[in-house]
Amino acid sequence: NTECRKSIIEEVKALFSPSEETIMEDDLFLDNEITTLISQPIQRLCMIFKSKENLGSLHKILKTIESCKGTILHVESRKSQWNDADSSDILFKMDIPREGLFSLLSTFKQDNNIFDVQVIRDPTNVKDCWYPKHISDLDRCNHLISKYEPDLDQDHPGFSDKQYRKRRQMVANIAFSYTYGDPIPRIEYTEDEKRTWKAVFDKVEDLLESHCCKQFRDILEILKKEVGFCSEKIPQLEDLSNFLKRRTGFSLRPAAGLLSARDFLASLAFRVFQCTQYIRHHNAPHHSPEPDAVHELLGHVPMLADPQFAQFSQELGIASIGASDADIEKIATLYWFTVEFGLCKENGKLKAYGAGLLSSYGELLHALSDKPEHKPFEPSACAVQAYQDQDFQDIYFVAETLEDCQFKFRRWVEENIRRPYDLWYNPFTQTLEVLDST
Ligand code: HBI
Ligand code: NLE
Ligand code: FE
Repeated sequence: NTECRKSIIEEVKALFSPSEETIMEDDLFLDNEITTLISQPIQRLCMIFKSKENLGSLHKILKTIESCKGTILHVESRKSQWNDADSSDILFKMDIPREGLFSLLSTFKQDNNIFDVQVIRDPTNVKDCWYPKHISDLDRCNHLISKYEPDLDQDHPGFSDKQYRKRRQMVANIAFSYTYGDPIPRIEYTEDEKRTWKAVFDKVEDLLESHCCKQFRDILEILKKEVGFCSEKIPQLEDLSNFLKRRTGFSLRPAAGLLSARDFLASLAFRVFQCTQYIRHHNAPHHSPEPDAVHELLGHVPMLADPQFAQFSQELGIASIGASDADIEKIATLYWFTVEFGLCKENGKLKAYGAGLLSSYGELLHALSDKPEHKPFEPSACAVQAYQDQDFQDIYFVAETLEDCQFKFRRWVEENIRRPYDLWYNPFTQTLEVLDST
């Protein structure tokens, strides 16, 4: 069985896609595996026909597909180079939409038993691109974006600080060697790093009542009581991950730096937050354009401990799974103006709920001042709003309440994100499952 699998895939690969290693053995569906297609979000399939005749068999294939009212998306043919030299087999590759497959196959098997038919996934279809199915698949969702790094960017405050750069490498290595299920290694933070944490923590605490939303204030209290959150020591990812698991089922995993939006958002679908573990450079505590542990632990963690906000975060993640690049861009922009830089109203006053504000007292003051523009949160406008990630924002979106923000986002997803399948997260198996009506 595996031998036959191998040889079919080898041949298809050699004849139809010689340059790319796109077709894998998993892409082949043998007769007894066809039914497993029902539970997979595959949109486009190839039927591979092998025949001794040339035009005659193409004619028969087309006739049969026509009689089933099937659709053909693409056709190619090749002369087989396999087996014995005198074999004159012809291979036809017909790309078809998945909906028509079952009736086509049974017709071919019944009426036209002269063909050898194989079914494979069409690996060239972007809609069928890989996405994480189980929470452990997040081990493969760690593609870094090189942007504003101390090693590459001359404007980074750590650029000319050799020691800082070495430290960053060491911390990044923890994330590189991490796999799902490992406890997150603890870091012994330096005095320098602790001072930076304290500088941010104390300042944010001063601004707590006047500038930060109620959810953040309430959970900060709980964090102080339950895990000893304070300005004197930097909390460990592992401890906060365990705290979050109990509160909302969110967990943390270490990330080496800024991840691609696709990978970062995908992890949210599993209630996993990818967290950097290094500390920003001590020369710029008030604001860091790149994420760091101060931002993740002080800005994000308290909000992720709020049940409603956790749900909203997961919905952002689920919306991103299998989305086109253009849609990912929109969802990432919505994430930016809500989870990172969102403002909301509280008794008629503006408050911050975005983590990028809650971990940056420089921008927290700026956001609630009258310098930037404040717009009511409207997903369709927000999703296409241009932004930059190097300095303070000059526009912020204000939600009526966080629930309102979530409802509006949900509605926007339903109306705007076209995906060939619906997904739900099964928390018992920690798996994304496809809801299919066919
Ligand atoms: N990567 N490590 C990490 N942390 C983030 O907060 C983060 C990210 N990648 C992208 C991102 N945030 C967002 O700005 C959106 O692009 C999703
Ligand atoms: N500007 C934020 C801070 O200084 O904490 C980090 C934002 C990361 C996207
Ligand atoms: Fe962030």
